[in-house]
Amino acid sequence: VPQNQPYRTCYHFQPQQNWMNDPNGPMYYKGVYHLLYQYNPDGATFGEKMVWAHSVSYDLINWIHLNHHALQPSHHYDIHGCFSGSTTILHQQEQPFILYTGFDEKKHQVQNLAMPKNPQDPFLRKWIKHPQNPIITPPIGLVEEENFRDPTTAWKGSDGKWRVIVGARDGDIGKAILYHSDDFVNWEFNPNNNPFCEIDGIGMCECPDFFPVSIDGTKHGVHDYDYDYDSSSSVIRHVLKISYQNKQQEYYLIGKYDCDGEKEKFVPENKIRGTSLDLKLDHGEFYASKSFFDHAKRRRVIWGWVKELDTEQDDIHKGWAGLQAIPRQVWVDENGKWLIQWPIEELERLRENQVSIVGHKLVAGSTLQVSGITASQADVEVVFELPELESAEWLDSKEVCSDKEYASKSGIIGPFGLLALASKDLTEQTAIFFRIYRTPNGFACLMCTDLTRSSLRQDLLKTTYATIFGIDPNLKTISLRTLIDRSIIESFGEKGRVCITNRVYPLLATEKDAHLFLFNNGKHNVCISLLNAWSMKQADFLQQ
Ligand code: DQQ
Repeated sequence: VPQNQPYRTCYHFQPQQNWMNDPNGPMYYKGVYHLLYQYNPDGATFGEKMVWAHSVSYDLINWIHLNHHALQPSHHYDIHGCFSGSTTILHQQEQPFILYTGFDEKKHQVQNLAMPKNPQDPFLRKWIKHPQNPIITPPIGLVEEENFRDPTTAWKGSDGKWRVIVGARDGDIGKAILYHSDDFVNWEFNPNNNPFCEIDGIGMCECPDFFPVSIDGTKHGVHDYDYDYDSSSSVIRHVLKISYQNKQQEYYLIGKYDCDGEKEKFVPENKIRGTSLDLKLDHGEFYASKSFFDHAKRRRVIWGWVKELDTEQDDIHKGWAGLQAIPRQVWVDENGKWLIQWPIEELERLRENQVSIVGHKLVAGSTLQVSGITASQADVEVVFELPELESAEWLDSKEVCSDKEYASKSGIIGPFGLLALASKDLTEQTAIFFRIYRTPNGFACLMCTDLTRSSLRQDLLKTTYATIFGIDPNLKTISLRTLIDRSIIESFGEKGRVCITNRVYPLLATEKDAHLFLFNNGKHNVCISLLNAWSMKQADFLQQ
């Protein structure tokens, strides 16, 4: 870790310097994981000439940054920037292609194709742009020419044709536009199938991601197209994730995708209503995410960009901006209704100095320090035993989180949880907590990350991030896992059903002056059935 850089991370992916945003085209190829990403080679703010930077890894945790960018502006069709896109591996894992957005000479957005110069090189260091670029231009009258971008990984339908979705904007309406191709180079737009999806009020539909999941009760991922697809009896569902430009958060739909019928369609089974019950990949700061199927471990892994919440001046001073969240394995709950996300298992290799607390009563109104770990870079797993839910207070949805300092308010069952990156005297603290409510339909749990007291600095936005989810009336325990890494806190509630990721910039609670506490601000005692916490070792970030 460089000197005087208390906010640079120790195990979250970041380049050595400068601005990074969206993850682009993650993939596993010839035994190597690749992460390409939006990068400004000229500074710590978003740039005029964005490139695709490229890093490689054998375990998704330790990385080699390649000093050769995969894509940079060079032709009329991408001269103002190489924007986001995806990779697709064709022909039995043998031939990777990049589909990306070019910001062209007229400042219109078009889709381009690139191939590795030498597909035998497992690091895929050099990429060549296709002579027919641009291969897709904006469909006239349907989308704004300057808002047509972020092609997905392509997939093959049962008719053998390739498909890809491109995000777009038309006024306030976000659109997902579907294209077909026989050869991956010539792409057709069919008005009968378009827009594949449209949502009003979201602005640009950024970084769509469309992938199959299985409701067979396992955590297994499903290959983007190479699966046994029998639509009548299938355990396959599809997820369409969209980054809502107006909200800067990501929502997803789960439903059935039919590419056989007369009209190719995706029929979502959930709705997005704009309430705190909506399905979001993450309720904090996590954007432009992209998933890939890792055939080595038969899992689907998702990456997401976590932006800075300090000022542009701070970023220029630090010399860098932007992190990637820890890659998460993603699968669908066996009820088919929501996704579960969990940090990839490889992360656990960085754990050391385990401390545990077993069967400790967290008395109403108390705090308890978790000592013996490096609290500025830690992994914490805790299971709370709940009191009888019957005693919970009624949910007043108007009141929930309307007050900034919600963590310090006393409830009946909760708030209880963690105080991360806390100073010794708790002047600075980031509260991650649960609180249980009664609702007309049963019971609900609020999960929240409250940044109100995360830093003594006055000039930061210190938002309270929260969501409410229905819980089983017989629920006896609730779990929380929190990854703490100097300026990022990623929390996974209820075994990965709810995620909240944030950035914090404490002044006191940095490095060895950071502490970790448990707290209970409810009227009922809560029992800590089990807590395990570890210090996290520094991951390798090498330059080549
Ligand atoms: N960032 C990219 C765009 C994308 C946006 C440009 C989302 O392609 O829509 O860096 O963060």
